[in-house]
Amino acid sequence: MKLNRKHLGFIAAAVLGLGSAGAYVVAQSAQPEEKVIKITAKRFNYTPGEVTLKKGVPVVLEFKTLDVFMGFNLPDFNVRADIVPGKVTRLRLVPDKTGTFVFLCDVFCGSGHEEMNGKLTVVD
Ligand SMILES: [Cu+2]
Repeated sequence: MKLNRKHLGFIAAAVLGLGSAGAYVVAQSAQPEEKVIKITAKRFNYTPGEVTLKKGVPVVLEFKTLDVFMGFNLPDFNVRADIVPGKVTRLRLVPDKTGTFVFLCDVFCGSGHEEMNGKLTVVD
């Protein structure tokens, strides 16, 4: 097989790919994994109902529902997610302000839907 420009480009990309994979491993070991916070939705509440985070520290919120389709909405941070039966939904969040904020279900899930909410506290 004759190597043409296209092949050389591919080989260069493969070498670069290996290089960055190596760098990725180093970065991973130098930095702690993002904290995962599991939140379970069930008509008509979230468990835990109160979550405390640190400002500027990224976390992954991991949602599941024990019964019906739910939502998670955190209006003060402009984020929301669907919580789908049988699935795990992940939402990355880096809180950029301190205070106490309300999160709520924004998918109608039954008679207690309007009261389905929780509290997020972000500290320095
Ligand atoms: Cu709801």
